[in-house]
Amino acid sequence: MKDLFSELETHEALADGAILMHGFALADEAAILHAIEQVVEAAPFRHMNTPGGFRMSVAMTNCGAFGWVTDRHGYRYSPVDPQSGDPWPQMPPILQALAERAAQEAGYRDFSPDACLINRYEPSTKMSLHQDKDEQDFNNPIVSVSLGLPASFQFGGLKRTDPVRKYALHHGDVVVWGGPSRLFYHGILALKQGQHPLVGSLRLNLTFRKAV
Ligand code: MD3
Ligand code: FE
Repeated sequence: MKDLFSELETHEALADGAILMHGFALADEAAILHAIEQVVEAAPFRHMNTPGGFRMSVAMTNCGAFGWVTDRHGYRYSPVDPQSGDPWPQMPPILQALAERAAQEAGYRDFSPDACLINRYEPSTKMSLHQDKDEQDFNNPIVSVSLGLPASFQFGGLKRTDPVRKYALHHGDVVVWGGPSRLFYHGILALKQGQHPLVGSLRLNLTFRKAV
């Protein structure tokens, strides 16, 4: 027996290469939320604009050597926060370790993220169906951590028109997206209102990536 929590966790395959680890981040919830607060003090949440000129309803920030940004010029990873001109805050070691531990459990022994995008959802915030393809090497997985209010997650296939399935993502859930699922279309339906005892009326999502 490893520990009590691993006995209680259940891992669910959502698709070939996509593994949902229910509650994987629960044991570290307080430390994770504290780490996010530290990042947000240095790099506040902001609403970015798409290349088409639309304001995203999701508020975002980043930590790590690179951060995902979007503006009139396109989607890309940047070593500096365009709002401050400073490098993004360092990735807190507790977050880096969580992502690496999750990836290892899913079979990725050498995943070392250099970017962590932090998304903040308020009630009615959504994220339209999209692919994550701004990273250099799609052999690296993406690790996502969901915190706060639950979300309805849409998961399709390699084509935008492929049928989508819906899954609930709950506080503490961690998903490793690798293999064929790495380029599958996905999105988040409008967040329903509610109250989470630790996070309040919000959902936070961390995605750990190897950008470069
Ligand atoms: C499937 N975030 O930041 S996490 C994103 O909840 C993003 O904030 C959503 O999609 C969120 O790009 C979804 C689940 C997720 C993240 C990355 C994936 C699913 C993925 C990459 C490939 C396939
Ligand atoms: Fe995505």
